[in-house]
Amino acid sequence: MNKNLLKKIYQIMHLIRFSQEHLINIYHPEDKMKCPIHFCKGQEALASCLSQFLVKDDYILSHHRSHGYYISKKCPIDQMVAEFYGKRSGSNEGLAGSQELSYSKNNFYSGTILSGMFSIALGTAYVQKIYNKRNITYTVIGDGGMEEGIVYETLNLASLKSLPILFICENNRYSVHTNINERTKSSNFKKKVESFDIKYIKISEYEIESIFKKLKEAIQYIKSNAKPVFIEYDTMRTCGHVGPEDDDKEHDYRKLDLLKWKNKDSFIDLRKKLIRISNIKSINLIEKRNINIVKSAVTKAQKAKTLNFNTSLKYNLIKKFSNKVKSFAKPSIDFKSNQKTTKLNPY
Ligand SMILES: Cc1ncc(C[n+]2csc(CCOP(=O)(O)OP(=O)(O)O)c2C)c(N)n1
Ligand SMILES: [Mg+2]
Repeated sequence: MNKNLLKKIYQIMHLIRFSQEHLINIYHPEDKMKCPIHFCKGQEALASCLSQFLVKDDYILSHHRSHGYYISKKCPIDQMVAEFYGKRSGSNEGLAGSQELSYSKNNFYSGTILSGMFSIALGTAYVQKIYNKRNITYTVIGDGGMEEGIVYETLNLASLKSLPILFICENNRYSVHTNINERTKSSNFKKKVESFDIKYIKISEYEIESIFKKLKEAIQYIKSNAKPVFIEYDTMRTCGHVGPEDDDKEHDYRKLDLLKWKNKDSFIDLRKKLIRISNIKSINLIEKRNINIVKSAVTKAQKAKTLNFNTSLKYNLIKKFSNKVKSFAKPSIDFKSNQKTTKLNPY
């Protein structure tokens, strides 16, 4: 792969990694981001490679661990961070938070109902097909999402209707803190997917070149055959399930897996490679720009205004709410990270 392409991928990958690390670091003790956040540290590689193939009219419909895909779809960092701070300048006016992070201008949506977005991909892809668009719908779930029945209804229809969908399953082996082997007897996704007559591609490599090559193969297949493809991507998140807290010390649920992945960090591997084939100065420049983008987004978000409560009611379609809701709307509401009730439990 040529040096410039690797650098472009690295720019996105570093932006994802740094934004995750920075937000994890500042969440406490500042305590101004009031939403639970599923960070994607460790899982940046596939989204970074994907960024090189995406065009505006493609759709991405992501699961809850969505930040990498939001960034790969070139959605603005300012609006992502403002969304986490619950500000009106956020991509969803501060009402969605991380769980439902979306940016409709770039056809990027995410949702917290496990595998719900997988099924919505049928609709966007069907529209792409009937209007003869050359675009693709990309949709992402985790390995836990494969245990939802709707996945199989979705695969069935996508295959039957020959829809231009790239299904991505980021297999990090855990659903919250439960290992895949404790959840299912049949973790052979290949068998399941191929039973619907859908092409299955496994990415178990961590080197960017291999990931890029397989992704390219998948996208070319969808374009030439007008049929869906399913990618199972082996990966590992190196942060807690839901942040900012690290849950490894407390729950000690995956020591061996973390150890196994320690030397398979695609980000570190690509950085080392780029330093070898390019020069450290140009890498530092990319990193410096990204750091400025993220830090300036945080500063802007901190200063931004929250959505006016009455304005927010336009989204309340049932036109009813309890008085408690009103108290949440006060920007001054206190949030102490050492309070037991403010420490997030896994869900
Ligand atoms: C229908 C539904 N059931 C349960 C949950 C709670 N939940 C949120 S994330 C999660 C774990 C998902 O694991 P996985 O799909 O592997 O994604 P990962 O968090 O590992 O990226 C669960 C069970 C939910 N959001 N939706
Ligand atoms: Mg998982």
